[in-house]
Amino acid sequence: MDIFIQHYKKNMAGRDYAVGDIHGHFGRLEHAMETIGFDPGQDRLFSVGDLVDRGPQADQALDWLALPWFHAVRGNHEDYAIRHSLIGGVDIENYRSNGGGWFLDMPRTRQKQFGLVFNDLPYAMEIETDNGLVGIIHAVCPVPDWAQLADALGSESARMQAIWSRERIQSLDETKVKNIHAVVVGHTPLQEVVALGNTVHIDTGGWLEKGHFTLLDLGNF
Ligand SMILES: [Mn+2]
Repeated sequence: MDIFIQHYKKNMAGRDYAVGDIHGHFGRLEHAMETIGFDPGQDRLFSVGDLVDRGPQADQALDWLALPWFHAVRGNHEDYAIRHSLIGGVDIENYRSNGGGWFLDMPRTRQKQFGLVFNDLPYAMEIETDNGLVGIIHAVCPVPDWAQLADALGSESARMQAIWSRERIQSLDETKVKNIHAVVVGHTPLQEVVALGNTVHIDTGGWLEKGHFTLLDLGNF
């Protein structure tokens, strides 16, 4: 808890990719990684969060998070799991209707294992690339300047905005986030990648029947 932004130095050996919401479809993700020739020996994969709920392999999330080349921020679905297992007060019907049934039906001790790992996930990551720093956050950067983010995330309302908000995509807000090359987000499924200002929405619904996973090369956009 309390690691708000995780910083990653430049990958000097291989390539870095970002992927949108996975929602329990790790098999489909592996297939997408094969098609781009992902090399786990030198490449890294950064997830915008929402690893779990809805898909059939949500219970693999902890195995993936243990991989040395896979890194994720927390999404609102990890937040459901954290709150249900560690805090309480989650609306059970709402959680189940949003794909949380697999979690609610697990033994309490197993739920807690997931909750503790998810609670260590940062709200944001920043990765050094040839084009400068690239940020990753689940839904939106809640402040106009990336340099303000670490302080801003001290407030619960900013943290909730970071993982839940659809305001920017709904209002097609093209304002650039300052002091960052780009901010890569997921949370809202779209047919294609959409860039608004320097915020890049990459949830192309790899977890949906008709969607696909986008693997965005962070050194090349
Ligand atoms: Mn989400």
